[in-house]
Amino acid sequence: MTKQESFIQEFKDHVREGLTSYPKYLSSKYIYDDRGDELFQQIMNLPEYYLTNAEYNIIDKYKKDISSKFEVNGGFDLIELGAGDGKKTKLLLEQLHKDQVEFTYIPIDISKHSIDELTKSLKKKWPEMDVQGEQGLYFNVLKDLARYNKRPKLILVLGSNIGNLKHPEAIDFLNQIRELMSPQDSLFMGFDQKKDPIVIQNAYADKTGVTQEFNRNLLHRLNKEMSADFPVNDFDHWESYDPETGTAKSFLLATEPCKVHIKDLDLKVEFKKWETIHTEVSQKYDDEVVDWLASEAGLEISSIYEDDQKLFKNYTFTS
Ligand code: AVJ
Repeated sequence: MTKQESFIQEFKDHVREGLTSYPKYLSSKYIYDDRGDELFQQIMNLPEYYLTNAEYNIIDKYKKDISSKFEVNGGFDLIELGAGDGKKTKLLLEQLHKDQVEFTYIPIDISKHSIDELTKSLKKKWPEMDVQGEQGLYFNVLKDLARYNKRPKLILVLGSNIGNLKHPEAIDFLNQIRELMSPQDSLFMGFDQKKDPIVIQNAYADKTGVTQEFNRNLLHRLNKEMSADFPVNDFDHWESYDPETGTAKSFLLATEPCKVHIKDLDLKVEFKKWETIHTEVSQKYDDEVVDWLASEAGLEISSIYEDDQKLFKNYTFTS
């Protein structure tokens, strides 16, 4: 089986599992095809979606500090998991370039398109910068890198991507990273913070409905890729944030009863009026929870950075 074929098989198994369970669910990781990537880009430009600007502000404010920590002899490797368009990372790259720090930038992303575009724009801006983009799943690529690179590493995971994981999965994720870290390496990671629930609610249920389209993209994919017949407009986006646990959850909510046939799975699924499909978790954190996750994974917090509006934090960890 090729990589592509096993991904499709995994996707199909997941859909069967999730839509025959009670309550129904689907994973947000399947939102991201080309259309999903584009909708997420639009989300990052929404006034309500504060996360991107907050993290941009943090990196801008502390880039000198971060750069100076890595002025090591013999250079270092800057590895980014889920690089996307690299807008925030470019701030740090610019600083490292200015400070004449020796480094190789290794952006890793599941999207080949993102990696190609990012590499092209970096080559144009800084032709002499050593950029070695890799397409692939985080861990496969990361494992290869740990084998080949003996220089100190700074691993970046921006955007609070970890928030899509429930705590046990997040610990597992951190643990897998820790296993690839040497004592001189650091992990720099974004964690969106607990805050006024209204601010979070609005960030995930924007007025213009981009987030609704983003969420509905899952159903569009099933219609296209598995010959399903979801009446997509009869599923509304619903967001609920629980300030006690810090968990924001996205749902698709059936506003009419319907019967859906997913031909390629030979599966028929019924929805009652007001039945839900749980599609995404966007976990919010505080220092105590981050410290707990880190220690469960054998990591230690070494610095904490916060934006001016106190919405978001980046932490550095060592093993
Ligand atoms: C890409 C996981 C960071 O949860 O904030 C944005 C995805 N979902 N709006 C997030 C998302 C709805 C985003 N992450």
